[in-house]
Amino acid sequence: MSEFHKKAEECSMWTKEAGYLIEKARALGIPLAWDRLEKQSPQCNVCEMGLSCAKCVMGPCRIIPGLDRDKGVCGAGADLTVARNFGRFVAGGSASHSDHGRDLVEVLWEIGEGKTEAYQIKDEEKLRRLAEELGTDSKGDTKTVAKGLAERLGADFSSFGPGLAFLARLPKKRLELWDKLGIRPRGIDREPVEMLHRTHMGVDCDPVSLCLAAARVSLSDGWGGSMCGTEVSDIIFGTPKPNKTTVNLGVLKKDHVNILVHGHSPVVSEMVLLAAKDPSILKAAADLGAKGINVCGLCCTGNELLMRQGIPLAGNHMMTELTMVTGAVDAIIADYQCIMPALVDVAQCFHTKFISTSDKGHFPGAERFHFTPHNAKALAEEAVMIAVRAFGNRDQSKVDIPVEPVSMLSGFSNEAVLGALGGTPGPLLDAIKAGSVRGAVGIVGCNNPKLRQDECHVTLAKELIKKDILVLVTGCATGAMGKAGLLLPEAAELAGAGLAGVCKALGVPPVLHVGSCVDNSRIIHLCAVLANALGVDVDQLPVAASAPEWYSEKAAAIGLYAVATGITTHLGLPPMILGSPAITKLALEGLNQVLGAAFIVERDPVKAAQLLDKHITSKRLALGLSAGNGKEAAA
Ligand code: MSK
Repeated sequence: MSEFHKKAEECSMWTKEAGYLIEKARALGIPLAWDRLEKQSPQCNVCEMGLSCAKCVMGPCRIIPGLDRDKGVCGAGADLTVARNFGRFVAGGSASHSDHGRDLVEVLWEIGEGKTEAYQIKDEEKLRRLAEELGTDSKGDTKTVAKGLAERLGADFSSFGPGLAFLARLPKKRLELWDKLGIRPRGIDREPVEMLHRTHMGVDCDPVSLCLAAARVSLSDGWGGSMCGTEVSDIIFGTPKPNKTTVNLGVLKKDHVNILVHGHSPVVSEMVLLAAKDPSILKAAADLGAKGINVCGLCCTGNELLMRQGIPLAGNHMMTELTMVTGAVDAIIADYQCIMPALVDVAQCFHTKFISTSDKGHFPGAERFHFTPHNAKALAEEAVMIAVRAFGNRDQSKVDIPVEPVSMLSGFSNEAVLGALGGTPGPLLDAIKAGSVRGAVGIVGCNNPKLRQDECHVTLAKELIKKDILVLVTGCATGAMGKAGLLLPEAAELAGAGLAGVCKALGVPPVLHVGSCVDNSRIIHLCAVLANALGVDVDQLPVAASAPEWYSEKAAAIGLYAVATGITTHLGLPPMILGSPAITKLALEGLNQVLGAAFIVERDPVKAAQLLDKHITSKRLALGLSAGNGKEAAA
């Protein structure tokens, strides 16, 4: 065993292979996120509490009540400052998801208009089903149906549309509650824009009003922009079905051209995948000695391709820099969101080409392409050729792939899950009623260098499945679960007897991969389907959500739309609201009275599992069900 390996085994903040590559990067003098975090530490406590304000040039202000600085120059105190900051944080996340969703709707419209040949409709049945659901022409020719649906969804982005189309999926009681609270989202673009307005100095000065407005912003994401992203991606690129694939750095191949697609949108990456199969490009690769072209994923672009095409996942958020340290990555082709600018610097330390593809995502130092539905095919071929030429410059003696790939199952769209159960939620509800599946938790989101890499995800999932709680996973949690072997049917051995029995009967894992960040919309949609079938509101279901290692604005938006939908949500780290005891109390307790769900903040994943279990037990008992999992005596 090398010195690197020994050190990696000793370290506790990251996985074994990450530790190995971190040491290698340090030896090469390449700084990574953990090094930059160390240099930034200690981080500003006032900012961490949400008490700093840089929204105008009378400031910046720091609100420090104990030091006689209890108001900013404008007069905003701690509660208002925290609420303004949180509102903008959520607006940033919602806008990101929703703008991604818009990109898909625009591609659908281009298909309908006959303006693109690169993109086609892969799931015509879903196109027509959705058109029928939303009341647009579902019987005409494919292009007419596509255009009609795109225009209906496009209207949801405006202020003057008929109202968000997907809200009709919710139980009536939930919509009535939102109307009572004034948080029914009106337009996907309108809500984040209004939040920027409200939080300008001298507009909304009521912290509670701002928090409710933040909830409305998040709902425009979950039931609007994200849901558009998921549903339209399925129509264009195919609705996921269970597929077997692999995960971990070991998916990189020493004798292949390795291309990593990174970011969130399938619009570019699906074209890259096609280009990588082009015979003339494959020949160019072979001429340089490559055995083939290996396209793998990072983060949520990776999740999109993993779900629909079974493309292997090289890593999640905190593995992105490290992939290049293997020396085996010939190109990273990136679209937008969660792409550290540092990746360009790391790429320059190797032969790796970094290619940006979105007009919204500029990365100085990168090769810059501007993909549109009109030039996508040609640009994808050009980008793949850049990777092929980079392979020609690769120094194979420096290639160092420290692990083997791990098998996993992916592709559990709602259609696939319900399809496997005979097309209705009945069998799942029966299993919940019988207590073999006591409930479900969606574990979502990112990694954060402040936490032990992947550990919170994996420990939480293991604890939950032990308690017969089904886990659904999205985003960067997927890489963690996959590497730990939890996305294989064999992981049923780790589950409680009830859940294990169900998984074995169906041949599925106790942790189901349901997609990328925007695909959390699949989870809230499934909850609505279950609630409607039971004739209850979502907050009565024995379900919860968790973001144990979250970092991004988008994760805050996801957490808030889950809570506003009625799903209690655990966070491994608190949002930057602790500077306001009143808002903290509202988030952790008060929301229960208003929305029937609230946040739980707990860093320790074992304790978090206990809290989520307690929550699920209480929901089961309130529905008149047994506590399950041998808890009857305690209940
Ligand atoms: S990529 S938002 S680190 S899940 Fe969706 Fe991963 Fe979180 Fe980005």
